[in-house]
Amino acid sequence: MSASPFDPTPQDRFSFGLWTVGNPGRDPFGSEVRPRLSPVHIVKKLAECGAYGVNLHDNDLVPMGSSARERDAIVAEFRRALSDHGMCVPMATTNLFSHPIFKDGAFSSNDPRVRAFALQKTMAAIDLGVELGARVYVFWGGREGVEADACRDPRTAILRMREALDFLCGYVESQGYDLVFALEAKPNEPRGDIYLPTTGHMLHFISTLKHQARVGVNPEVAHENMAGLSFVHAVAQAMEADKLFHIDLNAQKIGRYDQDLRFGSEDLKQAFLLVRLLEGTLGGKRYDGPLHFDSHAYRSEDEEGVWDFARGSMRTYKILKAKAQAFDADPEVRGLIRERRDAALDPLLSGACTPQRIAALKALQLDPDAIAQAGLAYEKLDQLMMEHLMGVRA
Ligand code: GCO
Ligand code: MN
Ligand code: MN
Repeated sequence: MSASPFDPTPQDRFSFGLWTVGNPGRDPFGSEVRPRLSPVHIVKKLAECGAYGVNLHDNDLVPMGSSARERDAIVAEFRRALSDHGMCVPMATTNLFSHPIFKDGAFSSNDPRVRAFALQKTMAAIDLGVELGARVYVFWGGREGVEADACRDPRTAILRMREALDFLCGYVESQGYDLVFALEAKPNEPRGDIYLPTTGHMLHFISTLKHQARVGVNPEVAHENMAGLSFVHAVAQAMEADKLFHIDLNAQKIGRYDQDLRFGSEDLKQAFLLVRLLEGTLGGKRYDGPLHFDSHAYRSEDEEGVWDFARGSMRTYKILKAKAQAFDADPEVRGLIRERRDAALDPLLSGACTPQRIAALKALQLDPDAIAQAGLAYEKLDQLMMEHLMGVRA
């Protein structure tokens, strides 16, 4: 039995990356503030905290340049830790940004040797992910961007990324892997501008791919916020298109660098609306994939602070879920958001564009001034939401 209903359990599907809880606190102005944690230790501690999964970049586990024997030994030890602690690897990805070869991108680079190396590295990382049981493979084009924009036609960059993804989908199919791809957008950082900067851009890009069904998105709270956009709307569009394959939860102040803060620690209202959407408490389909926290502890923390950060992220999600359920079950709220039904008008507003519909719509007598008179009580609705959030209404 959990001590608190908000304590995380494996059924909640919470996951963290080796690079998130393992983040030693280095930033552009200062070095590490915490010792590096081994992957095996991270697995044990995450299991103790109540997470169900751990995600990784190829080189978070297997350092670049390891021999085949070293790789196999590392992977075997890690798999033992996973099974000892009942943990899984829901998602894997490739580091296509740390090594200097990627200083001008990977799949979009002007140098065919770089593009070939990126494909080679990604195929090996896909093999590793599948070996560890991953079902989702994330692509974050960290350095697929520019400062000196004159270096290439941006259309060429998009074309090259399409060619890479078409090839890698083909690779997954040729190997018979049960794996989907999730594309993660970010507007800038570490590059001045990154191609395909938002989830919306990604969704359109996916519609141009050969193997569309295998490819969805991995939106991140911080990234959509950096672009000044509504994260909730980005996720909603992805869900509506059946393309939400994974999600990166964290928090971010608008107009800042990519802060990757603890989920819910900034803009609680958006965090609430996000959980409400993911959990489907308003109705509609729920998201049932992994709930991944792509964030890290403040630089002020020691290792204990890292686990406080991890537990806090998961607790906040569960508290917001309970709040969303209570909000959508509140009769006053339901009364305020009830859809107006109109037996005569509703059939005219959906379905095929028939001559009858065209004629009926053209013939309608509507009084815009009268319709516009009624207030919508959204002040009341928003305040009710705030009172649920502030805990004065259960
Ligand atoms: C970032 C990104 C990364 C990716 C990760 C998985 O801004 O650094 O969010 O953390 O999510 O590389 O692809
Ligand atoms: Mn990020
Ligand atoms: Mn991310």
